[in-house]
Amino acid sequence: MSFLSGKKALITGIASKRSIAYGIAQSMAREGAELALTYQNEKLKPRVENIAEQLGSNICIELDVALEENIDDAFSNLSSHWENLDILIHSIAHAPSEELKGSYIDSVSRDGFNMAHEISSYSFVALAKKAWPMMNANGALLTLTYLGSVKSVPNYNVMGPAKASLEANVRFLAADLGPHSIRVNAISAGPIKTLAAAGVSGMRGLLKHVESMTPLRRNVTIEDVGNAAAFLCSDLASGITGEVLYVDGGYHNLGMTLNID
Ligand code: 0WD
Repeated sequence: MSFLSGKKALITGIASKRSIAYGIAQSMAREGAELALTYQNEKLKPRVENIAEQLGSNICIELDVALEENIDDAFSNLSSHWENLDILIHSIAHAPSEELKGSYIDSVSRDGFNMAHEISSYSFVALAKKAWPMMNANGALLTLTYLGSVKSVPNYNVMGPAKASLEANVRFLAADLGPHSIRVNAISAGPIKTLAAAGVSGMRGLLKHVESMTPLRRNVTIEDVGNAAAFLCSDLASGITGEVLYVDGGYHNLGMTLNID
């Protein structure tokens, strides 16, 4: 079964082998996709180049979404390798770590709010603007979100409104790009121990809580998310757009959790 054969996927957001984007890249490579990977800065370059090599890709492109000209350069670089594109994975988020602890009302600031929204939400639109003119019919854009977009979660703070904005982007982009046969979706992943997650205070406790309460009684893995991403970006999901698919072991469906085991 290779349901992504012949598809070209640009994957952002690999910072380490724990990154969700690495799980997505592995699943997509396994399903036959050709990959191009991006790295945020020179420091991450060798690590991402190693991962690319391991996954059979020789396209590694610098991309810092905070800089508009860097986005332009990344796409001109990409078009020197590929004339067209089928899949874009946006797996990028950032907020000042001092705002990811304590109460929301005390920790949030104008600058932190703007930064969280710019890097974690606007960047998806910025990449979509550049990607879609290169995209083949039946193309797919996918981003990563979290439950904090729709429910309050301790310490997630300013990332909550940023993810809510990101999910609204998914709906608006899906409406715009649907007539061009391009689908736009999000995966809302359960908590996973990655570099970005380590920035959220109390992550260890959150992981333990979810593991004991979630219907599947385990935390999800980057493989779980990678496989769902491969499906959502493939023609198997041809009727799905504007959707947020939860890959969280069923946690978001719980109305109340009691430790009854
Ligand atoms: O529990 C989790 N880990 C969850 C993560 C649950 C649900 C959703 N997510 C989301 C995150 O919010 C993010 O959108 O998944 C996405 C990927 O996050 P990740 O895989 O958990 O984290 P990580 O491995 O750290 O990758 C995110 C990367 C950055 O890493 P660091 O930790 O160095 O900030 O996003 C990249 C960067 O490499 N990134 C950027 N890339 C380009 N330009 C930028 C930027 N300005 N800022 C951050």
